[in-house]
Amino acid sequence: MPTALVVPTYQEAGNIERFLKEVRSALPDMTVFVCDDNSPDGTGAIAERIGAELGNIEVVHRHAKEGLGAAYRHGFDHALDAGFDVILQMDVDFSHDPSLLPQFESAIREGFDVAVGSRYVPGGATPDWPLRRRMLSRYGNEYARAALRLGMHDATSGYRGYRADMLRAIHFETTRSNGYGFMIETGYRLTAAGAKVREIPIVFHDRTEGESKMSVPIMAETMLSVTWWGTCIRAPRLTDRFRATKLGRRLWSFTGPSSSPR
Ligand SMILES: Nc1nc2c(ncn2[C@@H]2O[C@H](COP(=O)(O)OP(=O)(O)O)[C@@H](O)[C@H]2O)c(=O)[nH]1
Ligand SMILES: [Mg+2]
Repeated sequence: MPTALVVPTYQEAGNIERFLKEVRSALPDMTVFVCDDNSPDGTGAIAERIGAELGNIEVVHRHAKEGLGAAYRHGFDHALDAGFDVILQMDVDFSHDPSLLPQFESAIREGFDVAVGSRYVPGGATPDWPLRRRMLSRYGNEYARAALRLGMHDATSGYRGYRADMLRAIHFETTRSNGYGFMIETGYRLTAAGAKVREIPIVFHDRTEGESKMSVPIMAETMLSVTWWGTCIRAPRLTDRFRATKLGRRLWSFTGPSSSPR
């Protein structure tokens, strides 16, 4: 079974058409699942139109904006149900270069469980970012890597490829994060599952069309989850006891039992 690409979209009317055409020419046999959260700018309808023109594009229409993680959980479900054995994911805003898609696919075909696009390995870069943003992302990544002992240098990048069985093995459907914490949460489970990781250097460019959906609540969700999971690894007895308290129960329902190392 050939490869599938899962892409979440929200308000991407200015990008979706060119995106679908470019990914089609990068990997002509690939099926694309567009998971659109009922974007008011009509992204879903444009995707339907281009899909009818190009073929092999399925638009998963979701009822409302629920975040990146929810859209990925939905899209991965579709792609796995359809029987694809290589599943790729990326953003539609051209921050991720579609011409690198074949590298992600071949890494999985060569036997890696996951291919991770990385800004923080030799050859990777974030040339458009001011120093402050660069530091925030780099040290945020370092923090997550140290806290969770992650087996990858860029845990927040959404440019990835998976062997379908590995995606099933980490039970992505029980993850809870909705922002880019979803990438860290799956990254954490991949490391715990002993996944064989190939890091592919990527040069990340800022979008020129549309707006970023990154927000302070998303950053807060990520920092809180990483800190909690990291504490669970280091102090399981203490975190068990904390979990029995009222605050602990609330935090637990937010970050999720299945995200725990045990
Ligand atoms: N379906 C869906 N897609 C989303 C949502 N938030 C972001 N996206 C998509 O996820 C990708 C990355 O989002 P973006 O706003 O560019 O995040 P940034 O790169 O961190 O600034 C893009 O393709 C967005 O359209 C959401 O709530 N639902
Ligand atoms: Mg983006």
